[in-house]
Amino acid sequence: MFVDTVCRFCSSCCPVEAEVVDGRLVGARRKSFLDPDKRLSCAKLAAAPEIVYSPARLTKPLVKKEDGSGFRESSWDEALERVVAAFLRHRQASGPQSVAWLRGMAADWGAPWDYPNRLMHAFGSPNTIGNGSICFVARDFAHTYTYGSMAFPEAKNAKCIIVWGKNDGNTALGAAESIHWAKEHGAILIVIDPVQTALARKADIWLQIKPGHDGLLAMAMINEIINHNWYDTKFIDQYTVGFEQLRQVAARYPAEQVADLLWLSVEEIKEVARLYATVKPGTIIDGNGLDMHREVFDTTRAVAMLRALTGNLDQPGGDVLPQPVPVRNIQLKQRLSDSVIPITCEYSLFNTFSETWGNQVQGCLVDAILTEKPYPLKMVVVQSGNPLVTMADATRTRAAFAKLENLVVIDMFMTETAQLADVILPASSCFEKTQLNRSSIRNNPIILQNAVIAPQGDSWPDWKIVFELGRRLGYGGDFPWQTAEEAIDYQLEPAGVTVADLRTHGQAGIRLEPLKHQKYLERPFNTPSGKVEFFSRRLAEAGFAGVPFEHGLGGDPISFADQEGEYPVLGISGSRDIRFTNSQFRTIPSLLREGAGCVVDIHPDDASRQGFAEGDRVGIASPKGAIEMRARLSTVVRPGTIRLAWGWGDFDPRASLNLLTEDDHRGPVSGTSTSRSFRCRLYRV
Ligand SMILES: Nc1nc2c(c(=O)[nH]1)N[C@H]1C(S)=C(S)[C@@H](COP(=O)(O)OP(=O)(O)OC[C@H]3O[C@@H](n4cnc5c(=O)[nH]c(N)nc54)[C@H](O)[C@@H]3O)O[C@H]1N2
Ligand SMILES: Nc1nc2c(c(=O)[nH]1)N[C@H]1C(S)=C(S)[C@@H](COP(=O)(O)OP(=O)(O)OC[C@H]3O[C@@H](n4cnc5c(=O)[nH]c(N)nc54)[C@H](O)[C@@H]3O)O[C@H]1N2
Ligand code: SF4
Ligand SMILES: [Mo]
Repeated sequence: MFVDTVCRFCSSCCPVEAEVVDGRLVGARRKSFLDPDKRLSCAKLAAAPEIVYSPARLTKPLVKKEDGSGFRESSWDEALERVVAAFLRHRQASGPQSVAWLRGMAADWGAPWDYPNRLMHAFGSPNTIGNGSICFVARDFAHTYTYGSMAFPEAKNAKCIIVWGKNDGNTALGAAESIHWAKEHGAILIVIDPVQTALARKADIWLQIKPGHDGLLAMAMINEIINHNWYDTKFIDQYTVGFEQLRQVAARYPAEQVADLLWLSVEEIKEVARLYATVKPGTIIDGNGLDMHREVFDTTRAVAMLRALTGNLDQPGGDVLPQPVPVRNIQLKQRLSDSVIPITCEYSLFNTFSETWGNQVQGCLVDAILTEKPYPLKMVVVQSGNPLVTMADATRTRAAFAKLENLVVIDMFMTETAQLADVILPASSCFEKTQLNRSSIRNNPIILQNAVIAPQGDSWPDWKIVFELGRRLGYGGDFPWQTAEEAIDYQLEPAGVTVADLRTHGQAGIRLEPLKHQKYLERPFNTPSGKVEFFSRRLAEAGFAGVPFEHGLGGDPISFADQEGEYPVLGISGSRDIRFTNSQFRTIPSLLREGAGCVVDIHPDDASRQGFAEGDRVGIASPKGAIEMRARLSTVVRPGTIRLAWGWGDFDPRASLNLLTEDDHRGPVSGTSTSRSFRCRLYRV
């Protein structure tokens, strides 16, 4: 039997067809617009049965033994009652806000955010926290403040594609297929990346930019486009505000002045600006290479402005604004008392830019535990995340989690984070649970992720865990649903669509309205002015730069690293392997076997100067800590820079990359710190 569903082993949410025999998952294949023999294959998906039936899966609730020596199995009843008792105890002693719920990326960025938000809001805590300040949410915020929502690249129909800090061949196969297809049909491909990725090798132009300097490049390109009158005058006159302010600020960053700083040539910058502005339609695929820098908000606003300036916004083959589905907002935010501020209160614009996200500055959680400001946190529930490995400054993060009075972890596998928990709740995998796919919330069409097999062992789907906790905490009226289907039907009621409808429509999902472009002809942009905002009054009035980089570069010593002194090397964190997602899947033998490695890429010139050979164990030290990895000599990086493998902290705690990164200096708007690059030095082990 073949069942349509959505894979959630990474954030790409590929539509897949799962093959089920006698109730067992035996395989799954990605779907795509390409013929089956042309489709990119995913190692993680190929290993789906191995992941789902892995002996390393958590299949029973675990509670820490009374003497602290490891865990013992428990019933769901006992485990949930312990969690509920801790919630109530902390609310009684320190207020509901002393309990936080931390979400990693794995349980979906979309619909299921609603469930823990609903639970926490009913309980009275504003602290549902995610890692969006370093993942894509800060970028979403920048798009939203520029033209009302995040735009999606329509790369397949583009004639000019800029891939900017993204590596889709390893991280988003559907997007990679569109890029390859467009290139084969004549599109120009430009890649902006400090590392020579496979896409960079395929590109017509590759800009090997200095890490963390993308905002300046965007401003130089804006300046170039304005100076040559390559902008779309009609669009700018009718649909934008602040063009003159943008022109003046961009004039401070001409290519001639910034090229050296960016490690690029003046000609390269000018050529990329010319191609993007004149070869239409053009799309910019921006990625996580831009995100994990404290300037991400201004950088990605400047990139967003390039789309509008050139008239590529909401055009076929350009960057298209979404057509959101009307979904019932079930978050119960109105239940929160105004007098209880969230721990992320410093970032109030970021907290409120979206109705559906929780609060996204994960570092504030660590601050609140350690400094007890704005108030102490006593208990954290971690759902689908592994912060001890994935959060910047792992030493500080560990100290914070160790200080908690209660830690509950909801996960499929044992992790470094779960090791510190007092209760671990076993979660079902994406093939064992029904939920809305995230694009349902953000855009047409509505697609369902289907449970194709029963939950393994005594694991529960995330929704069931949240609903049951809600009922046991006394919010049975808010959590009346016994199945995921009932909850989804309730949410989708305004759209007039049910789970049963979605199942009949299968993979294509249900599109409520046809795909439209140039929607601004009919309705204003979702910004305060109703136009694209090159200048944001909202930001200026809140004391931030109204135009990106109008106050200069912010003087960040990390992302604008000087590469001198005790730490002369610029580290880039880190390469994502198609076989693994962040810290996940290192317990899966077939994924680990095929030559996967926890390696640091070092330029051969640097290696020979320091006497390193291929395969040597190398120490890497930063002001925050030290780790070890195996050397791979490679010209994908420039001399003076290294690239480290990402996500190996569970497999080998000595290779936990975030022991090197910092979370001390955060961008003022989105609270993002620069953990994508850092200063370091290499030594022999
Ligand atoms: N296989 C796999 N897939 C994944 C994940 C995974 O871990 N493994 N993670 C998922 C998640 S959570 C996310 S957010 C996405 C992220 O996926 P992507 O957005 O593709 O992000 P990365 O692969 O981290 O980085 C993209 C590129 O940015 C480059 N880069 C690094 N620093 C800079 C810089 O300063 N400037 C520029 N221009 N480029 C830079 C890197 O060299 C890299 O090639 O992938 C998702 N998909
Ligand atoms: N230095 C450095 N730091 C980074 C990054 C980087 O590139 N470099 N990337 C950053 C980015 S973009 C992100 S998004 C974060 C990721 O940070 P996390 O979200 O903490 O990363 P993961 O390792 O993917 O952890 C997901 C956990 O959820 C579990 N899980 C999987 N599926 C489910 C499920 O359905 N339900 C439940 N309950 N659990 C499940 C997995 O077993 C795993 O333990 O890391 C960030 N940190
Ligand atoms: S890229 Fe692979 S792991 Fe990620 S959603 Fe698609 S099939 Fe699943
Ligand atoms: Mo992410």
